[in-house]
Amino acid sequence: MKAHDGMYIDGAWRPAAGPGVIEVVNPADEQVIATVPAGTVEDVDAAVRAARAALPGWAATPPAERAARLAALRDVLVARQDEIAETVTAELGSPPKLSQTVHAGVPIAVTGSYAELAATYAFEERTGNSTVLHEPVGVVGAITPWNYPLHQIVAKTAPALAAGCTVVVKPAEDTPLVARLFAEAVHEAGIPAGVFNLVTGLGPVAGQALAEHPGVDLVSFTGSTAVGRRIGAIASGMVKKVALELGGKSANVILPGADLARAVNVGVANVMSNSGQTCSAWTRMLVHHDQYDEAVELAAAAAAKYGDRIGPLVSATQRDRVRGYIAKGVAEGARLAAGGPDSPHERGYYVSPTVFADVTPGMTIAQEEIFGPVLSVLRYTDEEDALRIANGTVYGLAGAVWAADETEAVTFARRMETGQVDINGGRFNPLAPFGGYKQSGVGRELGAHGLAEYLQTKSFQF
Ligand code: TXE
Repeated sequence: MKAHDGMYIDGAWRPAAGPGVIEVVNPADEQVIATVPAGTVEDVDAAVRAARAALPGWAATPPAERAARLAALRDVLVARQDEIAETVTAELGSPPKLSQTVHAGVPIAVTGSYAELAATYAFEERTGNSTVLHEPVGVVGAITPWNYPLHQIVAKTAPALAAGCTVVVKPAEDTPLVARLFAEAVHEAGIPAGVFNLVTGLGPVAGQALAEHPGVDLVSFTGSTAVGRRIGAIASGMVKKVALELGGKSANVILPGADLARAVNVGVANVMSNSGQTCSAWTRMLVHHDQYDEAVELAAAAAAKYGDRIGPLVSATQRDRVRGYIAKGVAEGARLAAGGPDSPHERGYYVSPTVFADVTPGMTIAQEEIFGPVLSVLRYTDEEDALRIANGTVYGLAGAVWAADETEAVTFARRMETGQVDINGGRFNPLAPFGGYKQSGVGRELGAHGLAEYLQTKSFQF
């Protein structure tokens, strides 16, 4: 058990203002592995002041130099990749391979992409007799969740720094250790004091203080829809800019003619990865009624194969929430084809990979985000029916379409109300904009669109 001190503020680890601490638990064995300070309003205020003081210098730093600092940050993350992976495994419970490739690997790719974008982005352009400037928004308050603990921080920090903004991050209370490691990496990369600051703490205390701070110009939040609504209300009440990345209930649409086995297997893997704690997970599989029974059988077999290979959920709270949804699915008449509410282990916050068949679109498990290893398989009669079901939730974050050929899949995907669609099993692209239609959020992350979120526009007329 390690008791960590301090908050990373103005380029140094400073003692926290109050005595409170947060315990960090390893969800695989329920042991307390560390404590971190619970930040207060005073800590948040000190961090925002540091970020404000550093803003003019960083905003005026030439983009090429900002790019060089981001490239240095990427190199530090590469050098510390094993340590990052081990830390995420300890506090999130993710299997070591996933921690290495995704939890550490994706933030490295994203930081690298912003090193390149900072160097090449058109921060100034001409239109007619005007020059248009894209200037940093200012101080960014970033409130992040635990499901991809480093990625969520990097997906906000890297574009903000590329844009010339300064940042205060309040990471999730469940996973503050990799956030501290990231602050060390920022320091090692030579990013100037005050440009990046970290305050660990509870959401309703430190998170709320950050959202409400008048020195914050933009609040970027990823997490639950309930908290996102509250933060959106605070930000718009204060006329701050806001970016919200919220929940999802994404559809995996398998059209007749697609490679059914591949579509089902990739679909199951997508849901079970990270124990289902992914906002963009394809949690609703939509299958034509002629192929429905075969798809359910394939999905159940694929889920059963996962067995021990998935990690626990992040906390007892999340495990209980997911079990509650499974119980609700059964109560509303869905059929368990694999898994169920029982935990496969005595210790740790595990839930078995679960597949529900006979799910109808109105059921709770087909409408609400479960955030666990739970797949619902729904049947459709024709393409119009599939589209109605796919678009029939309040969310619109991601999705997938499988068809005999790409054109057919793209034709369907164009009609989906969602921010990102994988066509016949498309690969992750760190440059592709990511974000939600409808209640899944406001704004986009990643790539040039993610950078643009942190810029505001000025024009000169000549
Ligand atoms: O989220 P919270 P929780 C969804 C998912 C999950 C559910 C609950 O469905 O089951 O949300 O997870 C901070 N003011 N997602 O309870 O509470 C908090 O400290 C300011 C989807 O963990 O929204 C943390 O840093 N901040 C998702 C962050 O908000 C507050 C990822 C997220 O926590 C706050 C995670 C407040 N009043 C959960 N209250 C995704 N979109 O990827 C909390 N926070």
